[in-house]
Amino acid sequence: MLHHTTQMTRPTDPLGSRPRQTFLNWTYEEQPTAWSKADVLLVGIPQSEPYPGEPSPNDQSRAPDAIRQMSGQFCDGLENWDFDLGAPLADVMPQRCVDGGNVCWNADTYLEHSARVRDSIAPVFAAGTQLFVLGGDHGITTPVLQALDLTGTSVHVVHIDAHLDWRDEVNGVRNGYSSPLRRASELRCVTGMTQIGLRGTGSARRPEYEAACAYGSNLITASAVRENGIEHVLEQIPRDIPIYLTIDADGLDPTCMPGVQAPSPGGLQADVTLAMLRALAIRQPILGMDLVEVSPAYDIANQLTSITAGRLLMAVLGASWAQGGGFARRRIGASKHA
Ligand SMILES: [Mn+2]
Repeated sequence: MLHHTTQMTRPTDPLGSRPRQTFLNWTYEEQPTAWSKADVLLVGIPQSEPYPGEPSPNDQSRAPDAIRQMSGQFCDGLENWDFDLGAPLADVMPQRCVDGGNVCWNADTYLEHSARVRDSIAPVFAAGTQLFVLGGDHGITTPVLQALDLTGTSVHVVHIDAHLDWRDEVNGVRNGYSSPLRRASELRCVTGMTQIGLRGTGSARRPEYEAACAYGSNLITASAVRENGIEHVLEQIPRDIPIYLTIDADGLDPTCMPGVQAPSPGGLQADVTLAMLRALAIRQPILGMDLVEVSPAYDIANQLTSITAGRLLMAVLGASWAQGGGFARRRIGASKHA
C-alpha cells in the first residue's frame, strides 16, 4: 500500500501522465476534455483494485508503456504494407487518432480512482469515439464498462481469456482481476457475453461456473475453438448489436503471449485469434476494446508478448476502419442522421 502513497503525492496532471512513447506515434492529448474530439482514443489504465497481500502497483501496471514502446516492432511504419490488413494502416485510419496517456491512480481510494476513470471515459463513448485501453490487470475492464453503461448503449461482451473471471469477490475485493465478467453481468448495458479460450483452472469454482451459465454466458473452450474453427465461434456471437471486446493476454497460447502472470498451455494461437478479430470487426462495430494482463517482467527478451498485444489491437483497428468495416459503417450512419 506504500506504493499508493507515492502515486498519490506525485505532482502530475490530475488524470494523465505522458507516455515515453505514444502508441503508433499518435498525438498525445493530455486533456480528457479533448478526448471525445478524437475518432480513435487509446488510453492506458495501469491499476485496478489490488488484492490484500499482492504488490500494488503490480507488474501489469507497466504494460501500457511496455506495449507502446514496441510500436516500431508491431508496426514498422503507418505507411508500410501490412499483410494482415492488405493495405498500409495509414490508408484506412481516420484523421484523429489520439493517445491520452495513462490514467493514473492519484486518488485516496480505489473507488474514487475508478469513478474518475469511468467519468473521464464516458464522454468518449458518448461522442462515438472508438476506445482502446491498455491494462493493467483485468480489473480495469470494470470502470470502462461502467463508463459505457452511463451512455445507455447496449453491447455484447466478447471475452478472450483462459479464465472465467466471475468471482463476486476475493478476500473482500469486488473489483479485482478475478471479477470483471461478474461485474459486467450486472450492468444494464451488457445484454450478453461470449467467453472464448477457457481452459484449465482459475479462480472460478462450481458456484462461479453455475452463475455464468445461469446468466446465459456462452462459454467456448480453447479446445472447442480448435475443433470447430472460428466460423463456428462467430456464428454464436449475436450480430445485431455492437461489441465490447476484452482480451486477457493469457487467453492466447503462451507460445505467442508468454509474458503473463498465469500462463495456461493449450491457448488460442495468434493467427486464429487475429483472423477471428478481423472478421468480427468487419461484421459489426467494436465500440471499445481492452488488452489486459501483459506482465513485462515475465516477457521474453524480444518482447513478443507486447508485440502480439500490438498486433491484436492493430487487427481490430484496421478491420474496424477499413472500407466496409463495422465501426466505419456505424460512423457514416451516425453522421447521416446528425
Ligand atoms: Mn482475466
